[in-house]
Amino acid sequence: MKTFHNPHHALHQGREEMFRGRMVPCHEVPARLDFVLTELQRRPLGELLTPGISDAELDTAIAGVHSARYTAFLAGAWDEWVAMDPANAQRDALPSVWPLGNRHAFRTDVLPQNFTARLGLFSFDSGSPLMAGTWAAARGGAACALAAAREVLGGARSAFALTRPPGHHAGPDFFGGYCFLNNAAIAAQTLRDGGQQRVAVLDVDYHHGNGTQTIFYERADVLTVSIHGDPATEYPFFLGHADERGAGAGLGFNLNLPLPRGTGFEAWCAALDTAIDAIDDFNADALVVPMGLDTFEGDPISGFTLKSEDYDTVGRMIAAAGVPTVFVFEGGYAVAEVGVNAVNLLEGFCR
Ligand code: Q9C
Ligand code: ZN
Repeated sequence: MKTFHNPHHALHQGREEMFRGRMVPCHEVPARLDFVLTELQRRPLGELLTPGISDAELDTAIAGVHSARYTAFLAGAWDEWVAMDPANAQRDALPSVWPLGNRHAFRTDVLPQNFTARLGLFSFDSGSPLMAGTWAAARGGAACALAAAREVLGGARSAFALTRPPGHHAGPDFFGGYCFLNNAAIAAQTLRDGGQQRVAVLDVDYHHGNGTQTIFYERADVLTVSIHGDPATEYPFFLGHADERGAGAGLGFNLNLPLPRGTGFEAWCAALDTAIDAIDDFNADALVVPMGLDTFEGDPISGFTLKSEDYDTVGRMIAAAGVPTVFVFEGGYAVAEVGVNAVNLLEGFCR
């Protein structure tokens, strides 16, 4: 399996995030990716490459899943932040006010001139700091997703997009949950554009993939499946319930498998079996796996109890689905263990 890693990832390096009502050091740190890369050097699965995608190709791929006004905002956000106050050059930008667009209590069609207002319009939490290198790092990650999807379109059984910041919480026009561009959705749309008729997304991150679900919610050509902590108690709280099945043409093409905090490997595996059965029934031509390792027992912000050796089994079970697969790195905040856990899963897949 080839790995496409993001050489620009460390340009995104947040200082602090709002977490449970106070500012704490960011959980989503550059060392996460470094540990995975080091483990892939120790236990090689294939070539380690950087993407090699042109700016124009990348723009097209990003525009396939994100709105133009959102990407224009992200591209200019840092300069606007610094223009508000030159001292902001030494601070990360964090949202602080939101339009509650879902309740139709505020207008979201009129683009505010005020930067703080636009920062809120295009986000859903205050845990995702934005800084000078965020846009470049996020673009580098989208390029990894595009390159990995092309590798599978070229006939490879699998490929790995190793990037951060993660992507599965980012929607058509919003960031949050440490995510800015939805790398997994970009991979899925690239597979569709490359001629794969039915693409499935199997999200195994601890947190519901609200961004990916939203992007594909009304489509029947991309099946989205997510196994995650029950949003009744777990982030992102406002999406990810079992009764969200898709809408319009997409009705029946979204499957959420929420599990209670504290769930162990046996029950988690039963959910994975259910997920893989759905992907079988869908008759997927290609699969994208947003691969979060925050289901690990030692994860500092999550509540499942998977052990390092369990990830080998997870990889084998995904391989048994028999579908060409793009893996995309997502969460996993037990930093010292995330490399071993990620490579255990990928090695299990390759067995
Ligand atoms: N009170 C990913 O794993 N903060 N994002 C949780 C709980 C956000 C996780 C706050 C967690 C986002 C990609
Ligand atoms: Zn997560």
